[in-house]
Amino acid sequence: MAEEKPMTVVTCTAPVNIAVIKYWGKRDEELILPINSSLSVTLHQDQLKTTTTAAVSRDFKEDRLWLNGKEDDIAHPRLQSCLREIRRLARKRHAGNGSGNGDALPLSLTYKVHIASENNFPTAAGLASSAAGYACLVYTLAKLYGVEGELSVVARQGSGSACRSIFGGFVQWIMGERADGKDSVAQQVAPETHWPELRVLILVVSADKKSVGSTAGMQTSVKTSLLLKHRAEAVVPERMAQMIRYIQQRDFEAFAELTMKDSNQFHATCLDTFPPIFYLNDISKQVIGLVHRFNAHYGKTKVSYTFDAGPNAVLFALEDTVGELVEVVKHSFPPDGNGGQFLKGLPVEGASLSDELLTVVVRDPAPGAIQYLLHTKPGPGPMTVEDAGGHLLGADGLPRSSC
Ligand code: 2P0
Repeated sequence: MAEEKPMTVVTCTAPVNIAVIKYWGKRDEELILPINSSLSVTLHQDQLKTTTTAAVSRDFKEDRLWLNGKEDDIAHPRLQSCLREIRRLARKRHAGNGSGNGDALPLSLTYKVHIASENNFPTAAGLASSAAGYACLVYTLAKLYGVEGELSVVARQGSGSACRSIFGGFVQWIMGERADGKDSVAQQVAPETHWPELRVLILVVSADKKSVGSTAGMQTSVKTSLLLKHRAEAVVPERMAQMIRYIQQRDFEAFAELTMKDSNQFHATCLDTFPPIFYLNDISKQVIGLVHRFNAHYGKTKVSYTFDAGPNAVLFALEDTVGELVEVVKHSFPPDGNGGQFLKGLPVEGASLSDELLTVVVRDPAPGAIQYLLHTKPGPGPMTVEDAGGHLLGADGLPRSSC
């Protein structure tokens, strides 16, 4: 019998995604099954990603988890769902190999697991970290245990939006109909290379106190909002078909307009929830005004906004508009002079603004209201890190960067 390696270790990365047709509301809390389909753009991992290392060893005494260098509770029910499901698929695969006739399980399945995960962006910035986090966890465990197949179904059970981060580019989450959730899967609509000119500008709004979490928020919305019910039944199905078509045709104006309308309807369902939920703040509303004035000035839709369960704005524009857009944002929300980089991510070509554009678009500047801008673009799905230097766990199975 071949000698068992002392430790098997795998490291992978996974992206954040931003929905342009929003998911809000579950029909099954346990399996995380949604009341409507949704569609998102996967953002590039050069700017936003989660990295996860998972290791198994006969020397490990218990399953353990570290998040951003600090030990965390591995007993979290959703994390346990993902771990249990991957181990179940690994056992099933082993049995299906024909090697299951009385053979012992592969040792890796009897060993305890150590998991370390970190983000390359501040969790406090309110950027969707649970989607990248659970997608990365599931993808990494699947590689570790040699599981293939429908990983979006497993990631979905960690966090709904995580199933869309299993793919790059443009991704739909088909709601499905079955009670067991087997048909509630994510699928790529187009790869990230499909629309090379598309750019994303994230406006990180300065610290705001934490509002209602998504899981609790959507529960109240499902119970109380008739608008949400109408949206799920009568609005989203047609919008999904339209959005897929606009992406396939790279029709920016149509894509951008529908993105804004769907964000607005999602926030309308939040206001229709009882008691109401407010995710947009005054700065978000100023950004909405700015985008509409910018588009009105040009007489066409050159920029769109979308907002999730928080005040940060995510803007879409084509490459040739970004320089001007950044200038307009800088004039509207002059950076605080307290150091730190205001524009992060992909480089932006400088643009000079006409006085007319400035006068029409910039209104009531709010200094310091935006912490920073992050310039990114659509990007690929989860990846394995081949370089052993990239592991977050050392040879002893403990985090490399000290806690
Ligand atoms: C989305 N959001 O489609 C929507 C738009 C926020 C607004 O998915 O309970 O963290 O883990 O399934 O996925 C946020 O909800 O909620 C979300 P759970 P999740 O991206």
